[in-house]
This record gives sequence, structure tokens and C-alpha cells, in this order.
Amino acid sequence: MIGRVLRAQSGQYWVDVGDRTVHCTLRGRLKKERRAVTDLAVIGDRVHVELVDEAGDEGVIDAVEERRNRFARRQPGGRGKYKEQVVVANLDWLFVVMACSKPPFNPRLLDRFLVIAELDAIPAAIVANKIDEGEDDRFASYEAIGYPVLRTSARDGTGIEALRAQIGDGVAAFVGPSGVGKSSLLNRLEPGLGAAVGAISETLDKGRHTTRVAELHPLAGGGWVADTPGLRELAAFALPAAELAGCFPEMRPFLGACRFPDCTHDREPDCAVRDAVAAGAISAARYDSYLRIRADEAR
Ligand SMILES: Nc1nc2c(ncn2[C@@H]2O[C@H](COP(=O)(O)OP(=O)(O)O)[C@@H](O)[C@H]2O)c(=O)[nH]1
Ligand SMILES: [Mg+2]
Ligand SMILES: [Zn+2]
Repeated sequence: MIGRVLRAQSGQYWVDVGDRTVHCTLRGRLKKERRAVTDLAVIGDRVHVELVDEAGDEGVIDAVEERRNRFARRQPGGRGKYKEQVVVANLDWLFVVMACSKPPFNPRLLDRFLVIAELDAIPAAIVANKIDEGEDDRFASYEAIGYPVLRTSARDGTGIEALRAQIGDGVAAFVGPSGVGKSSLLNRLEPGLGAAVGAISETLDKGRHTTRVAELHPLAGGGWVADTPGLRELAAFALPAAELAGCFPEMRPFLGACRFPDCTHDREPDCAVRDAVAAGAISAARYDSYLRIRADEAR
């Protein structure tokens, strides 16, 4: 029987097999085989389950199917290396949530999330929440480079139907800094869910990133959404310059046109990317994000 992991907590898994949820543990053999893998099974994983009780409520996970993609948190783990913690697998959408009012717009963090999505070819969209409280001009430039922008208000319901339509019957995850309204959006999408909203829950989240229950919530009309704890910062992750530039869709047309084939688009003469920035074809803010992420890499 094949299912999807909806919840994972200290070696226990809740797997949706279509008509019910089966409570599972991992087969011992699987633990051995996958020892090198940081995360044996995570929410969003497609798994093979063997039932172990008459009622069919308890099972064992025999196998984890190959992941189509995964959203991972990367933490520095020594010189040039990093440790990866997979948060959710097999995403159809990564929704990067930013607020139109508070907390203040953080383009660097937004760009980091978008790079992470591009790296794993996860379709990304921007959710500009709290549209009831602020302007959304700063998101137009992202629409111009191809990212869908959904303007929402978890407070008054603006844009919630559009968000639901975008999710469809797919799997989506909300990511973004604390306080932008991820949990509030989830509660709007699925009334009665009771995702913890506000300052108190976020304070608790701080020290609990690794022990917190990860959960994929089914929506009544179809689709699944994962809430993730607020991330203030994403750690640097090792990435060659050529690959990083490729994670900026607006830079792609210019790659290969620089004088030096190994151009890092930083100080080299006759750089097609820098020329495009000077000509206004690439936004200076996005180019600045590129340089900053690169600088982190080099540290
Ligand atoms: N005005 C306004 N406030 C919102 C909106 N969405 C969330 N909030 C408020 O922002 C704060 C943080 O919301 P929360 O959902 O906990 O954010 P999270 O940390 O991203 O999960 C709470 O006080 C919410 O009531 C919105 O669309 N408009
Ligand atoms: Mg939250
Ligand atoms: Zn260049």
C-alpha cells in the first residue's frame, strides 16, 4: 500500500493512504540502508506501507520513493560544508510569504528562498500577505521575471480563493520569516485547523526547530499545505558561481556571453550580467542579492 507522510515526529509517521491515516514506524532494515541520508522519511514523502494490525491502523514503512524535490534547511557544518535537514518533500509549490506591512520586507531573504526553490526546480510563488495594511509595489519586479505573486490578507480574506486555486490538488509549503502570517493563512484556507498564530507561538518556535512537529495539512477541497516555523535567516550553502547565477531566472539569458567562461559576474571585465544590470535589464537589488549570497559562499 502506498501513501503520503502527513506528519513525522520522533520516529513515528502518520501516513495518508487515501481513505484513512495509518500510524507507522520505519522498518529496521530501512534505517540501516538509509543511514547516510539525513532524513529517513519526511512529510510529503511517498512511502510503501505494510499493515501490521487487523484493523489496518498500524503499519511499517518498507520503502521511501525517490523524492521529486525537497525543501531543505541548510546549516553550516564546518569549512565549506553544510548539513541538510529536509523539511518537506515532493512539493508542487513553495510559497514564500512576505508581509506588505510588518515585519519589514526583506528582499535578501526572499531571494534566498527563491534560489533554494530554483536549485531543486520547485515552482515558487510569492505570497504578499497583509495587503490590507500596505502597498505591494515592491513585488511587481518579481512578476516581471516570472514568479506568480498572490496578494492576500489572512485578516479580511482577500486573495484566499486565488491561493486555494493555485494549490489545486497539489502539495504546497509556506515559508518565510516569523510574523508574516503563514499560520493565519493556513487557518483561512482551512477553518478549524487552529494553527498557532502570533507572538507567543513564535517565541516558542525559536528553540524548537528540530523537535517541532512537521505536518502536512489536507485541505477540504483538495491539496495539502505544510506550515513551517519562521526562518529569520537561511544559512549559506555551498554552490558554484555558475550554478548560483542560474538560479536567477533573469540572468539566464546572459550566461555564457561574458568574456571569461568562468566569469563570476562580480568584477570581471566584459561581463554580460553586469552590463545587463547597468542597462536595467536585471534589477540592481536582485544582483545585489546574488553578490551577497556569493560572498557567503566564499567565507
Ligand atoms: N493586518 C493583517 N495582520 C495579519 C495578517 N495575517 C496575519 N496577521 C497578523 O500577523 C501576526 C503574525 O501572524 P502569524 O500567522 O502567526 O505569522 P507566522 O509567524 O508567519 O505564522 C498575527 O498577529 C496575525 O494576526 C493579515 O493578512 N493582515
Ligand atoms: Mg506560524
Ligand atoms: Zn559575467
